[in-house]
Amino acid sequence: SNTGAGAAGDGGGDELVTVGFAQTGSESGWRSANTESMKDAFSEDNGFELVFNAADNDPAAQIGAVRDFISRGVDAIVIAPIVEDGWDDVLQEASDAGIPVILEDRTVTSSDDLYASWVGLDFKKEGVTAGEWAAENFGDTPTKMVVLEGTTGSAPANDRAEGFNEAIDGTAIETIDSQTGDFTRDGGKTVMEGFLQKYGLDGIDLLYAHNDDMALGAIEAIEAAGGVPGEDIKIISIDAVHDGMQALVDGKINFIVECNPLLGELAAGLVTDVLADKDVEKANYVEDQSFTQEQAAEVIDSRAY
Ligand code: GYE
Repeated sequence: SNTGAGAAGDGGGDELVTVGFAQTGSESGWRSANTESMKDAFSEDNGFELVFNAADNDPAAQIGAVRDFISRGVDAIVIAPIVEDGWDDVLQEASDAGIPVILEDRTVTSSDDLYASWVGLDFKKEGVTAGEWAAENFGDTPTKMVVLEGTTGSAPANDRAEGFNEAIDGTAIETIDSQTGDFTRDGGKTVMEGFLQKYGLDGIDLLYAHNDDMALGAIEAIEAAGGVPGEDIKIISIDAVHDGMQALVDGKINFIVECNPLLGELAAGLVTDVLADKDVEKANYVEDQSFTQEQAAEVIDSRAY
């Protein structure tokens, strides 16, 4: 069915709407929560048949999955694009096949004529919020900072770096090193071990991690080196997933900017509207909060992910 009927749970006995979802992989706690939210929203009870693919963070494999959705003739395609670049051809192919594409989470550099809509977070603003907190708390004293970047070429890695750098510009915070940890706990741990070997525990004052998982990996590395995370090395990260919030409450992380992974219902709503030929916004932003250690302690038990 290409009508979208049934997706709103109108119980009309219509066929299910077939949706191919090309997920990035399963790199982080954020990603697990996002996948669960998507699977819940695109359920048979809601009128969907979901064809799920997780590309294990491999951009070529993800494009292959989208081509596979096109050749199956799904009703709509949802993509969480691993990287920003390289989407023009396959988005054009979907468009030629008359299959609408909705992006969720990450953005692409392609023209927005090539997709119907996007829903996600303002990654640059997240970076600015993190950077402003850093500037306020450490900006007046010489502070040596290392950065754990997200997946190279991904929108959140690019935008979180840009926003943070803008916010600390002109302060006494100096970036002494910045490398990718691929948004994973293992990646964060390995890269932090390298930083500690190179600069020593005393040579690093602050860590900015583009997500909680990398911060959690770095915490293991700092503890293994005999340091106290959150004290010897201050830590700022992004996501506010449960394990990150727990580390914040425990004093091992100093500040977290939220990135809400619960985008499933909004994405499903967009698919339904686009298939019904309704007008939708091209860009749909979900609001984020941020948490100090004290604020985290107040909310941790009421968090949905
Ligand atoms: O911050 C990170 C995940 O694209 C916003 O991807 C998402 C990011 C999230 O792996 O934990």
